[in-house]
This record gives sequence, C-alpha cells and structure tokens, in this order.
Amino acid sequence: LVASMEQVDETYIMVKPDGVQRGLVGEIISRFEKKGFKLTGLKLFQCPKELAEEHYKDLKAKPFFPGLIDYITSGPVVCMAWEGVGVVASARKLIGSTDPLKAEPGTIRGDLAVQTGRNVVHGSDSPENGKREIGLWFKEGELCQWTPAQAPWLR
Ligand code: RTP
Repeated sequence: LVASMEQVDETYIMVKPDGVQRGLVGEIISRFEKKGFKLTGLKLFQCPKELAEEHYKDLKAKPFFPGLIDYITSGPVVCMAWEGVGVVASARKLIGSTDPLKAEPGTIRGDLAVQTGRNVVHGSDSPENGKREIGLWFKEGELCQWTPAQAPWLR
C-alpha cells in the first residue's frame, strides 16, 4: 500500500554539549532543515543526570557509561523533535557512523567530529525510540504541530 510507505515518523535529535560548546548548533539544525524535515520541538536544556541515565539505559552495562553520562550532562544540549516520511533512518544517514573517523564525509560526524566520545549529535535509532525519546525530553506543551505555508513569499 502506498499509504504505508507515506508513514510520517518522528525522531529525537540532540546536539550534544560539545556541539553547543563548539558553536555547531546552527550548522546541525541547518542540515535537517535543508533536507526537508519539519521541526516540531526545539530547546536549549541542561540535562539532569537521571534523564541522561534513562535516555541511555540500554548502555548501562558498558564500560563507557559513566563517562557518557558525565559528557551529556557537562553543559547544555539542544533538544529537537523532527517529523517526516522516513525521518528516523534518514537522520541517522545525515548524522553518519557513531565513530566519526568511520563516518563518511558529507555526514555531520564525518565533517565535524573526530572522537566517538565527542560525536556532537544524537539521533534515535528506530521510530519506536523516536517516540520514546521525544516523550522523555519534551513536555506536551513544548511541541508544535504546524503546517508549512505554501511559499506565499514567492508570489
Ligand atoms: P547516538 O545514540 O548518540 O546517536 O549514538 P549511536 O546510536 O550511534 O551509538 P550508541 O552505541 O547507542 O552509543 C551512544 C553514544 O555513546 C557514546 N559512545 N562512546 N567510548 C566509546 O566507546 C563509546 N561508544 C559509544 C557515543 O557518544 C555514542 O553516540
């Protein structure tokens, strides 16, 4: 069915503290805007330790977990919700591999980062996690459902 291919998904994208510190917020938002996805949530936020631990709960047993929590809570992050057809997988492609040295040039990490532990941006890995993470990082009233205008400024 065509309808199922047109399923609109949502994903949680976050500029991590190193991205904020390095002045990459605009550059990163721009990549998703230019691709054509719709921004439905956006805020600068100092993440409490409990939320970082909940967000990364699947990685709790990893040796890098304590360092990861310190990193994510080290300064403000930029939380974003993006909507669109295929947005979850597409955003992961735009972001590139977890290890920035393996990420292709043209991707955010491929262009802007070097270390796995400082890889500037997060993106949900499935539509289910997209919903879960948006629910975790945003309150109901912080999200906007809106319809882009049909370019009246070109008339
Ligand atoms: P993300 O969730 O942030 O988009 O990253 P990912 O799926 O590509 O990678 P994942 O395996 O879920 O790891 C989450 C984040 O943990 C940090 N990490 N550090 N030092 C290390 O070996 C190591 N491995 C992972 C990275 O910041 C990674 O994005």
